[in-house]
Amino acid sequence: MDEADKLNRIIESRMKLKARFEEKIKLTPSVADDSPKGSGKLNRHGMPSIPIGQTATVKWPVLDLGYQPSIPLDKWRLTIDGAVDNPVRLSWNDFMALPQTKDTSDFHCVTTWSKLDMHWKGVSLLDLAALVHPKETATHVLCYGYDTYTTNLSLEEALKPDVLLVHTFDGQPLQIEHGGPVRMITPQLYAWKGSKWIKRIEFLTENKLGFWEDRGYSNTAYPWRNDRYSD
Ligand SMILES: Nc1nc2c(c(=O)[nH]1)N[C@H]1C(S)=C(S)[C@@H](COP(=O)(O)O)O[C@H]1N2
Ligand SMILES: [Mo]
Repeated sequence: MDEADKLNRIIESRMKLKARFEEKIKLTPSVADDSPKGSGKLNRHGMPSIPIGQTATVKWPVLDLGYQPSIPLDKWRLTIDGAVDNPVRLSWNDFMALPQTKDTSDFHCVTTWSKLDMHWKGVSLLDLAALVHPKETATHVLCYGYDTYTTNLSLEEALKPDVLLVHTFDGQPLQIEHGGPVRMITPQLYAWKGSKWIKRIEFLTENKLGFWEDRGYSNTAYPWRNDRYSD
């Protein structure tokens, strides 16, 4: 199969996945809530740009587990497996050959800072899912970082078009301290749902808690519901 065929397949599969999750995505709180909590002008989903309890920052703080793994590009791999028909292990070149998406989105950290209008470039999780073909029974993903971090997401959150695996911020390679060479971003959920230094995405047929979710943070993490901790 040549490169053009490969890309066409991904695009076709992306459309099918989109159709499969469209209704569920429309019902998620960061799109559907009719009285979202927050302030400021409305974002593209009709939510106030500053969620309740958040303050806008210009600086970009760093949060990690006390260890920042350094992964040379020739050693970097991304494994996508679990409840999928076509598991893959991508090299850097494989990853960069996938359709590239540019987006501007906001970043809401549960420690109460929000950084707005961040310029990203990367590969959408939707396109990565289109590559591996999640099984009909798949409902969640668990993402793994090179630093042993994990975090879980439902597929209706993970397959939103603004959920990206980014390698570029503001036109520059993503800094190691912020999760470079590649991290995930989840603009419609608190930022801990986006694994820095991402190395594996496992599709699951049932929910499984990640590192912070297991330690009292919310499973769902909806910023406009102040949904920070599990009950
Ligand atoms: N692999 C990994 N990903 C992670 C974390 C981490 O410690 N390890 N911290 C999370 C938290 S709590 C937040 S708020 C964001 C912080 O991203 P930043 O350091 O680029 O601001 O990354 C999230 N992803
Ligand atoms: Mo965080």
